[in-house]
Amino acid sequence: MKQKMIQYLDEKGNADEKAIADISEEQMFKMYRLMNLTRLWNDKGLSLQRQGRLGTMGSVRGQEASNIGMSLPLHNDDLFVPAFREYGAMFTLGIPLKDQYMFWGGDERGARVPDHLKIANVCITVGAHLCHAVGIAMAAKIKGEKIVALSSSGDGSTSQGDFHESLNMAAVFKAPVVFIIQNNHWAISVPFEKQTATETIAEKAAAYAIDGVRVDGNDVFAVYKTVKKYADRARDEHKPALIELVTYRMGDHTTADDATRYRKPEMVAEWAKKDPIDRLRIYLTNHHGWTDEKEQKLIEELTQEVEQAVAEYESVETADPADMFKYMYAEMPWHLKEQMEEVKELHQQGGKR
Ligand SMILES: Cc1ncc(C[n+]2csc(CCOP(=O)(O)OP(=O)(O)O)c2C)c(N)n1
Ligand SMILES: [Mg+2]
Repeated sequence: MKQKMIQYLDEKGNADEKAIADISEEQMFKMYRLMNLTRLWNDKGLSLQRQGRLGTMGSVRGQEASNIGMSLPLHNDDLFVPAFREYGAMFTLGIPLKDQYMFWGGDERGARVPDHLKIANVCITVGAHLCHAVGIAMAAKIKGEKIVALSSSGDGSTSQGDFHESLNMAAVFKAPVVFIIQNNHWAISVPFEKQTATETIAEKAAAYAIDGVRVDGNDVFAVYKTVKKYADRARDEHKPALIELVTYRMGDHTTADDATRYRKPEMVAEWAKKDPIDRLRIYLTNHHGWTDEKEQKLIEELTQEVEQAVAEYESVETADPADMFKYMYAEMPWHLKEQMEEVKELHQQGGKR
């Protein structure tokens, strides 16, 4: 089945002015700022990992338009249900930069979402959180709350049973949920062609009788407008939808991966021409007075912000190792108590037996 791809800002920075007339200049600069912040945070994180200052991390380079465009339309009461490659969306919604460094640095406290934010925990289990999103949406509907639950996951998640069960249940029970699939063409080393025999992910929506749309995921305007349209509709009419964002994972799956083992540099070079930040910069330069000086100032400011987050991350007091025993049971069983005491003792001796 052929599915048209929605695009308002092309690779060369030309925009469909009529289609984007309701996006203000202020909003465009905000998008540009957040996309750059995400990239700088990401690149710094990868470099910290190489220096042994972070555990592991998956690169979001290339997916900044998808991340920012999907999160900006959310209202304060909506629920965002992410996978693990949504840093940009999380920062847009208010997660502190240092928290995600803590998380990928192996400090669980970085996974805690501040109370005032409606964001579910990062979900590493591929596809599992789509079920949570449906549950959240159904609960809100039953309580009469006018919200949307917005989940984001990768192309790989569409091969999980959870994906199909979630779409089916959302459709049958008319849950106010929008499923975003960031189709970055890879699930670790599995290419999109091996993931599914359908030409697109969007067309899978037909099997559940919900709307499915395909969007250029490197075009922040198209992502923003489409997600806004379907999020508004889910809130108002309890209609779920599936949105495929067509993008590309420019980096390795994580720092534990080496993508040169399974994909050709020419493929990556092709996608570099579709870079989401470059095309927005060209557009803003040609139509909204963006200049090299403004660019330099912005990058300096954002670099400062990222460096500040690194300093905060590295000055957080080390977690108490006994913490890892504390949160599974209401009452700790005897064998965990024993282990905890042993760990405490070891810790006091500086980790030596
Ligand atoms: C249920 C489950 N199976 C396998 C894994 C190991 N794993 C982690 S990420 C990943 C690939 C995910 O690909 P995709 O959904 O396309 O997301 P992307 O990494 O491209 O953002 C796999 C198989 C896992 N975390 N969970
Ligand atoms: Mg993927």
